[in-house]
Amino acid sequence: MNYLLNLPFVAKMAPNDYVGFTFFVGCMAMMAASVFFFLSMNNFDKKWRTSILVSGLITFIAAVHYWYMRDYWADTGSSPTFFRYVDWILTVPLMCVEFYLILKVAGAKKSLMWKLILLSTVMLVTGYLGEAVFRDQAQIWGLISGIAYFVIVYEIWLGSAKKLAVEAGGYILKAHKTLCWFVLVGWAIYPIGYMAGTPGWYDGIFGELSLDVVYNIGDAINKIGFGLVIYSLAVSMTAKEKA
Ligand SMILES: *C/C=C(C)/C=C/C=C(C)/C=C/C1=C(C)CCCC1(C)C
Repeated sequence: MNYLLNLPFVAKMAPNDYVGFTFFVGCMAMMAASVFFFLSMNNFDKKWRTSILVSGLITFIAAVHYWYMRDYWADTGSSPTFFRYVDWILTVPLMCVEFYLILKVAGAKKSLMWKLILLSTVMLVTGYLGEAVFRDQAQIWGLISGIAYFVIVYEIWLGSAKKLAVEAGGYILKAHKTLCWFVLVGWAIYPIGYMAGTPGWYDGIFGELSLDVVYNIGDAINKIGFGLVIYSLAVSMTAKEKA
């Protein structure tokens, strides 16, 4: 009927289509978060605006990709792996930039930012190779990706980023700690999705889960959560400076 009337085709969504549902809700949540971050920028002093802008860019880039992924899933019923990784390769480095931006007050150098960006790129490129290109070697690519992930965790929890956060102290240290927890716990959701969606020794453990549902939950928690940590840091620092 749609075809005969030449109307745009809108796919139906089955009530038990959790993947489709989480793509849809994820898209809306990312859009709402972006509007929130962008509109709140003017409440803050110039030095916080870049951080809030980056928070908004992260959720905005995700919103656009979720729009496409939602469509792709509705049309094909398969995982939009390509769009997923394009989203991540843009947004995860921006999350690394957030670490750098809040530690800049304590003298963080650009090299810290580039180190984190490089590690996150290795983590994502190897993950993509395992998930999309060399699926029968998913375990080994996942392992390499996991090592890069652990180096990031080390760097922010115990390495030079940690030292800078301690030097800065106060609200900065608190925000840094919270972001560290996001990376340790929130980012650990992703390897679970990967194991659910690729073949390996872990088949019997995570095989029942849907890779896309797990990734979608991870994205909502991490992208919006990260942004809110930065937002509340800016609120606290602004209040402190006024007092
Ligand atoms: C907004 C998107 C975020 C925060 C994406 C984060 C993605 C990861 C931390 C992915 C990690 C992976 C591993 C540690 C091993 C298996 C392959 C990946 C890429 C899923």
